[in-house]
Amino acid sequence: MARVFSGVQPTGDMHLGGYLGAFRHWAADQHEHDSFFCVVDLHALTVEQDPAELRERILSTARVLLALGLDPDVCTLFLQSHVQEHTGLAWLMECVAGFGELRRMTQFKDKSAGQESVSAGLFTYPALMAADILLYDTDRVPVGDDQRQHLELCRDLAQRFNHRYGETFVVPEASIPRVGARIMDLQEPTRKMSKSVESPQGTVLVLDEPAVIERKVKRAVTDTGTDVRYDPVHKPGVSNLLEILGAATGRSPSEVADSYTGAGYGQLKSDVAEAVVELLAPVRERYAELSADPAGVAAILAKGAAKASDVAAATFARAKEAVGLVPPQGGRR
Ligand code: ATP
Ligand code: LTN
Repeated sequence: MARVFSGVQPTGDMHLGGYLGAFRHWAADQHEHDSFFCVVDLHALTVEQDPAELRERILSTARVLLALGLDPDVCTLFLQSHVQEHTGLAWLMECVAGFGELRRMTQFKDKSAGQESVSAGLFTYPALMAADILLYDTDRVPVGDDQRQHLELCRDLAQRFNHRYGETFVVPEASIPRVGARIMDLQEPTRKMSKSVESPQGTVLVLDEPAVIERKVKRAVTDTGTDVRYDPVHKPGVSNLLEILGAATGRSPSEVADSYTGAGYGQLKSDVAEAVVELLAPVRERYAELSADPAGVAAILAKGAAKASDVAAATFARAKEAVGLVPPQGGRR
C-alpha cells in the first residue's frame, strides 16, 4: 500500500481553497493508502504568533480535519511538535540544502517581501517540510498547486542525500488535483484564496454559515461581459467560480461552462453557492460535536503521535547513521 503524507499550517481559519485543493483528497486517500496527516504547528512559528491564539488554532485545525472526514481509525492524525524527529531530521536537511536553492523559493520571497524582520525559520521552512515528508517513507503528497516548488525541493534533497550517503529516503511524488488545485480569492481573482492575507469577503471559510457562504459567492467579483466562459486569463473571476463548481461536482471547468450557454452570471453564482453550502454544511455540524469533546480529540492526537513516532524514529535513526553519526549504546535515540 502506498504511503501518503500531508500537512496543514494552523495559522488561520481553514478555507475553501485548502478544502478543494487538498483536504477532501486526504479524506479520500485515507481509504486507499496508508495515510499520515499532520498539523504542522512548528511551521506556524516561522512568523510571530500569539501563544494563546496559536494553541487554540492548533486544536481547531485538528477538529476541522476530523470534521471533514479524517477517520482516526483509518489514518494517522497528529501534531508535528509531538514527534521530535521532525526537527532532528530538519537539521540534516538544512545541511544538505543549499542557501541559493532556499533563496529561490517563491513562498519565501512572497512572505518576506516588505517585512521589517524575517526569521531564519521562514528561510529554512522548506527543509523542515522535506523532513516531515521523508520521515514517513512517503510515496505521495496530496497538496494544492502552491506547494509544487516545495515538493520539487524535497525530491531534490532526498535524491542528493541518497546519492551522497546511500539509499536512505523514498523519493516522494506530489499529488496535485486536476481541478481545484488553485482556487482564487473571490474579491481578487488573480490572487490565490489564502488564510494569511486578510480578505474576509474573498475567502470562504470551511466553517462559514450557509448565509455567509451565499453572500460571499454572490458578491464575488466577476468580469466584464455577460457570457460564462472558462478563460482564466481574460475572465479570472468567472473562471474561478467555474473551477469551484467543477471541483465540487467532479467536472472540468470547461464542461461546467458548457452547461451555462445562454445563462448569466447570476445563475452560475446561485449554483456555486448551493454546491459549496452542500459540501461544507456537514463539516460545520461535526465540528460543533468535536468542540464539545476536547478529551476525545486529545486522545486521537496522542494515539496518532505514538504511531507516527514509531515510523519517524526508525527513519531518523537510519538517516543519522547514514551521515556518519554514532548511535547511542543500547537504544536508537
Ligand atoms: P497560506 O494561504 O497562509 O499560505 P495556506 O492556506 O496555503 O496558507 P495551508 O492551510 O497549510 O496553507 O495549506 C493546506 C493545503 O491547502 C496545502 O496543500 C495547500 O497547497 C492547499 N491550498 C491552500 N490554498 C489553496 C488554494 N487557494 N487553492 C487550492 N489549494 C490550496
Ligand atoms: N508548506 C505547506 C504545509 C506543510 C506541508 C508539509 C504540506 C508543511 N509540511 C509536508 C505537505 C507535506 C503549506 O504551507 N501549505
